[in-house]
Amino acid sequence: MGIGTNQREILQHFKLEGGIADVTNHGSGHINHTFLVTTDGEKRYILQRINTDIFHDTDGLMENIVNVTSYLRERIIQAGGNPERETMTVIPTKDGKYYYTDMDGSNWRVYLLIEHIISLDQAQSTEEFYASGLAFGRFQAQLADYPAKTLHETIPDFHNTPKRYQAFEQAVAEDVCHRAESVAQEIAFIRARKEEISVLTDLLQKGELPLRITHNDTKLNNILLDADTHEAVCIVDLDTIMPGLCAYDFGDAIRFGANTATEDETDLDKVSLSMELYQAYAKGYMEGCGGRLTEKEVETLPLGAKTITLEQGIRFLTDYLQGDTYYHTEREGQNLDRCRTQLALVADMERKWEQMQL
Ligand code: ADP
Ligand code: GN1
Ligand code: MG
Repeated sequence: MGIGTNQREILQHFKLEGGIADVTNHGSGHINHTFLVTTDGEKRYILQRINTDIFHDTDGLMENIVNVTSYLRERIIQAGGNPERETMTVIPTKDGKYYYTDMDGSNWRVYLLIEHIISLDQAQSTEEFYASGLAFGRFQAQLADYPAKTLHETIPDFHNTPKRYQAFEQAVAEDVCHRAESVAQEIAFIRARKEEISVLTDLLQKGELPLRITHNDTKLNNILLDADTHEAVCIVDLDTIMPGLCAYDFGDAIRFGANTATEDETDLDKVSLSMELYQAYAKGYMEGCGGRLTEKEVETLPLGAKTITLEQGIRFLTDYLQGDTYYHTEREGQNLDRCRTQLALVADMERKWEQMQL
């Protein structure tokens, strides 16, 4: 989508300070369309077109975000922190709503831009990865008493790996783009692990693992780090806050941040699990959770890493088979490359399985 009068017109509907100076594409998220808005005043903003093909209930989605950030804001103030920096601030429209629907039916929202931060697609040091683990652990601890029943399920069965597997098998059977034959190896790799994918959901069903309020999309670029100290400042991308397992949040952070390669690396020799980063994150996460994790939860964190990495491989391959309709892509075959890095990482986790136990 080009940037121009459309975005400027949309911004007129929000309560912004200052006139719009510039609007540019921003970030490397795969789902929403994100813009950075510069004004002639002091504040800068994030404008996002919400991906309504994926999030069907914008009211419920925004209600979750407004309620959770309000809840966090109070706790940040109590702790003497800066709520405009440590949580997201939703900027309302001039008529007091939390998003604006344009003439095409697209839904837009605005956040205050958190300044002087970095958002990384790859970990640069164990210290900053430890800091992000600590922050995601604390985030979960902060939300431990949040009324879970008030949360809307923005994407049903988001980390239900057996359901993701079923959707994958259906995409293989339908093969709408005639791509299945060319990815026979990847399909076989996934099928060979079919038994393992339901272990966590079974434990949840049996009541052996507690349902928590989880972020569900804990990749490193969804946490903002201070540009100088590289300490964690704020967790963003709150679209998928829902009840879930700790193993999901731990696992998703590991599959993205403890990979020695980027998510779409084409040279699979570069893909591996950094045990140093893995251990650093695990230490930070468990400390951040503040002793709340049960023994079983700690025991299943490594399985969370493996399951979520496999699930992500399944999700990327499903999208590739279906014609790349879910994740934003910039080049042909990118979802397949992404799938391959995930599967290579699963294979490396299998090699390092003993070392991964916590
Ligand atoms: P997506 O769902 O597409 O991943 P995100 O909400 O994660 O969209 O936003 C994309 C990127 O924009 C984030 O990874 C982060 O780097 C940046 N970002 C989002 N919100 C803010 C904010 N309030 N302040 C600064 N940067 C932000
Ligand atoms: C998407 O929105 P973003 O880019 O932070 C996806 C995650 C995947 C991730 C893979 C709502 O995250 O579930 O793990 O891509 N978000 C949604 O990089 O599907
Ligand atoms: Mg994101």
